[in-house]
Amino acid sequence: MTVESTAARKPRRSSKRVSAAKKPQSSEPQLVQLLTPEGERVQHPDYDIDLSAEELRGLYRDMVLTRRFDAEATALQRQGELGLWASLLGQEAAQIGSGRALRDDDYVFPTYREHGVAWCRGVDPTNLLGMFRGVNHGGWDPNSNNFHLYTIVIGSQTLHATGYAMGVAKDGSDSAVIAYFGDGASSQGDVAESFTFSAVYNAPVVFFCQNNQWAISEPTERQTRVPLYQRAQGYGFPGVRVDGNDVLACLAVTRSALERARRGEGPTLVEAFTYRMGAHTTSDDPTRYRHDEDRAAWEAKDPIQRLRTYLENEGHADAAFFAALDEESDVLAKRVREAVRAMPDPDDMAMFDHVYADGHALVDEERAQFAAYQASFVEEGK
Ligand SMILES: Cc1ncc(C[n+]2csc(CCOP(=O)(O)OP(=O)(O)O)c2C)c(N)n1
Ligand SMILES: [Mg+2]
Repeated sequence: MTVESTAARKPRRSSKRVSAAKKPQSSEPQLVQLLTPEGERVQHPDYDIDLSAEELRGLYRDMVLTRRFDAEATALQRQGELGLWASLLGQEAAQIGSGRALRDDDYVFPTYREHGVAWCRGVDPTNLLGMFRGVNHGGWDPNSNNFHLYTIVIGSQTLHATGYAMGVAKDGSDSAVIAYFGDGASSQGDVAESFTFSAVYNAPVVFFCQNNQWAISEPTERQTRVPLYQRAQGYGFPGVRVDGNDVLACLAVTRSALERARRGEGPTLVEAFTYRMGAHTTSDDPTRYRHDEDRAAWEAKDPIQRLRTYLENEGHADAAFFAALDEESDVLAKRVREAVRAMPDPDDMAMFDHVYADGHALVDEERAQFAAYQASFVEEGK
């Protein structure tokens, strides 16, 4: 059970019962890291990456524009233009790093928070907002960008990804598939089933878990007694924990997992260790269940700031670059605002379309009932 709307005022770290329980058996694992929170470039024996200054600036631009888009969407919800928004604040590196590791022909199965991955796939950000405004059920054609529709049913997309990956392998293609999910989703049966199936069928899929430490109000220690990436071992495939706030490490680790999938060596679990800096959604109030100091500690590990420090220290970007990006962010924000306000209201009856390809008696009955209900609002004399 979650406390999105019913929690007591006082924040709790986690219940006494949880903190008194045994700590995880294994010691805290090392994160794969290539860029420290201080913006220092470090080497890792298993993961290397060599990016040009232009590529580094590209990753920075992706993260900045994604954050700006996300902030604009949050503001639009507060202004009543969207019904709900699920912010990705803090998770930009995990999403841009993994998203930029993909090839165009790879296929992505996201949750509802993957705005940065959508950006990397070339989905117009304004299309992400229709569902949150309540004017459509999706907003983009999944096959145009190999980016599936957002999935709200927690963990279910890992099954879709596994089935799709098994199909890709049968077709003899060397594309790979990536499934995004959260720490909370890792407790779902669907995720366990997709781990089993993908392992025994050697499916070319990467399971990319953004461990943002929270599943609404439930902390990760309520999901697992071992670090999440270690779960993979029990299914017979590798798991790796990467610094989810380090865009370079996320890129390198995801690229390596995708290459492994392409070689026919099966799935990999990537646990991107990060933090949900905002609320679960705009309907949630995290001050009811978590402490400000945790957030402050993660703020010091900000994914955008560390890359900026690195770019500046190395002389890879100058003041003109940052100023131009600020301007580009403003243009994007304005375009998003205008596009949302211009979205037409849907036809009331459209929600009954496309439920079944060939129609269904029950849907027909519900359509007729709803039409009668709508008609009951017609004022007399009009
Ligand atoms: C099957 C299912 N159960 C419950 C929910 C309600 N729900 C929505 S988001 C969420 C928490 C998910 O947490 P996590 O997987 O960590 O992803 P995050 O939101 O942190 O990105 C829950 C329980 C749902 N959408 N689907
Ligand atoms: Mg989570």
